[in-house]
Amino acid sequence: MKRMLIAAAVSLLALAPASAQEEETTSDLMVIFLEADRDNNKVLDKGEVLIVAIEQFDEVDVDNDGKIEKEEVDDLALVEEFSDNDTNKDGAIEIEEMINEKVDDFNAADKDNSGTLSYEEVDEAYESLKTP
Ligand SMILES: [Ca+2]
Ligand SMILES: [Ca+2]
Ligand SMILES: [Ca+2]
Ligand SMILES: [Ca+2]
Repeated sequence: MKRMLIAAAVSLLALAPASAQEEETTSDLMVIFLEADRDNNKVLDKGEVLIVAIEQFDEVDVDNDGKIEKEEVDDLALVEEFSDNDTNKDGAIEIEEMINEKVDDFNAADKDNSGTLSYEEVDEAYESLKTP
C-alpha cells in the first residue's frame, strides 16, 4: 500500500537505472533529490514532496478531471498497486487519495522523525523499494 507513494518522495526515482551499485545511480538519485529540493536546504519537507507528487499527478491525469483512472496508469506499471491506493473504491485515484498516501510514505521514510527527508532517508526508502 505504501509502495506507490514512497515512490512518492521518490516516484521520479523510478526513472533511475536499476543497478544500485553503480555510482551513476547515486548521482541520478541525487539529481532528482536536488530538483525536488526547491529551497536548496538539502532536505525535502512535506511541501516539496507534495509539489512533486502533484506535478506527477497532473502529468498522469491526461484528461484533467482530477482523478487518475486505470486507463491512465496502464503504461506506468502501477496498475497492480492501483486498487490499494483507491481507498474509497470508486475506481479512480483522487488527488486526496494520492496525497494521503504520499504523506504516509513521507512519514515512513522519515526515520528520525525530523519532519524532513535527508538524502540518506530518500536513498534508504528507494533501496527498500527495490528489495521485495
Ligand atoms: Ca528543501
Ligand atoms: Ca483522469
Ligand atoms: Ca478513489
Ligand atoms: Ca528525517
